[in-house]
This record gives sequence, structure tokens and C-alpha cells, in this order.
Amino acid sequence: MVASTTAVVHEVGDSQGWIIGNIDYSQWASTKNFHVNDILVFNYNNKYHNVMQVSKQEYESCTITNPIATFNTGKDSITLQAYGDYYYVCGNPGHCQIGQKFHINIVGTSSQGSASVVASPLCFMLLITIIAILEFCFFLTF
Ligand SMILES: [Cu+2]
Repeated sequence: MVASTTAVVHEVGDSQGWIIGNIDYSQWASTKNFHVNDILVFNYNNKYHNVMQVSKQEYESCTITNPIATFNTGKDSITLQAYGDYYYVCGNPGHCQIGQKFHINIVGTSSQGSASVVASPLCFMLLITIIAILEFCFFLTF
């Protein structure tokens, strides 16, 4: 295994944890930078809350019927393993609707596949052939 670059642990809601009420989790998320291999930690009372990763549609509607993943230990660590969008909500009734939800996006930073313009040898040979044919025609004409 190759060790990844510095993974950061993000405690959701900071010291207040994963609750309802005073925290704007979208605001919390907007102040952070998330990268692949970072870890989200959810601290909460699992009598009242849980953590569900859901689709964009379910996130926006707060209608959770088919969560991608569910966590309910009260102290969940979730490693962000890939680029993309992550949508988290509390699955308990009403909690998503009053703001116990957030979305993060992990954008790729490496610019793989830089556009390298390579002159194709085949095209070059084709060009030489055409010139040769033109020269031959020119020669015949005169
Ligand atoms: Cu909740």
C-alpha cells in the first residue's frame, strides 16, 4: 500500500457534533476543503440520530427510501474514498427537513491526460506520398 498524502479528519459540526437545531451544516461544509482519503467523523447520540449517505434527489427532497449507506454507532468515521459528490442526512423523521444535512464535493486536482499534440507518423507519410504523386503528375504534364 502506498501511503496517501495527509488525510484530514473533519469532525462534522465541530465540537457540537451531529445534532439538530443550531448548526447550519451547509455552512460548516462550505468552510472546509475535502480531499480523497479525508475522514468524516460524526459524533451524536444514536438514540436520536443516525447518518445516511443518500442520492442527490433524496437529499434535496429529504425523502429517504434507498440510502447508499447507513451508519448508527454514534461515532462514525467515514473515509472519503473517491472524487465526487457526497450527500449526508439524518434519517430520523423530520431531522433532514430542519437542516440536519449537508453536501460535499471532492474535486480532482491532478490534471491527468494533458493534451499532448503528437504529429502522427502515418499522416506525415501520407503527406509525402501526396507530394510525390503531385510531382509525378506535374512531370507528366510537361
Ligand atoms: Cu437526527
